[in-house]
Amino acid sequence: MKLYGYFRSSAAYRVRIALALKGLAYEYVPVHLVKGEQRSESYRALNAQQLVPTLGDERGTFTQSLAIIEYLDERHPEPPLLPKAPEARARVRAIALAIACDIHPLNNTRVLQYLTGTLGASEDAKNAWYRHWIDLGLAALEAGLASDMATGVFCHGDRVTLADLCLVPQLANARRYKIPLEAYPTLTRIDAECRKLEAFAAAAPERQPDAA
Ligand SMILES: N[C@@H](CCC(=O)N[C@@H](CS)C(=O)NCC(=O)O)C(=O)O
Repeated sequence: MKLYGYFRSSAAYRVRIALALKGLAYEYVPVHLVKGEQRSESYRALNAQQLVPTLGDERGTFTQSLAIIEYLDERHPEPPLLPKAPEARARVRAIALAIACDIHPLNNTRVLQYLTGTLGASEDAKNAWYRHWIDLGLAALEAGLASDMATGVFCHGDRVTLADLCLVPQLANARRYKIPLEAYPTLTRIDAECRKLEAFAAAAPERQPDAA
């Protein structure tokens, strides 16, 4: 199995956690996003969106971190990353999607580059944009998780799920941009619990071979 990723990519980080939790060996192929390697002809042949991660194995080439994680979960069910009950699966997916669809894409490298490059936004304006979307998204997640009895040690109960795989990389990104996180005690508590686990620690950006 090959994982094409970048140490700072939070989407690739989600997949690295899944692989580590499931104890799956893989070859890590760094794609340097700042140098623009995602736009090379060879990488475009693997991922037409020119985004990381991409996972390749004997069955094919897979893109989109959440689709990759569910693929891995279906092929290697232990430990499961989704609960069994349909209503619980819907809740876990909703948390994951709130991060992966509604927070992360607005703050992606290419979006920030478009703001400062094509639209001529200043660094301050870019940082205000970043902070605005992060705060809006995290505040909603905090309110939802803090008020729901289904929240446990982790986002859903006391077992790690897909939701935690999205939360931890998103908070790592927020910290990189020096976003204050005091207003999100439930999120930071869950994040700290997750990061005690070796699978999360091993998947962290600073532990990757391409870490600057
Ligand atoms: N929805 C995609 C998002 C992938 C994505 O946005 N990846 C970012 C890194 S976290 C990327 O490759 N950015 C390259 C760029 O912006 O040019 C997924 O979950 O896999």
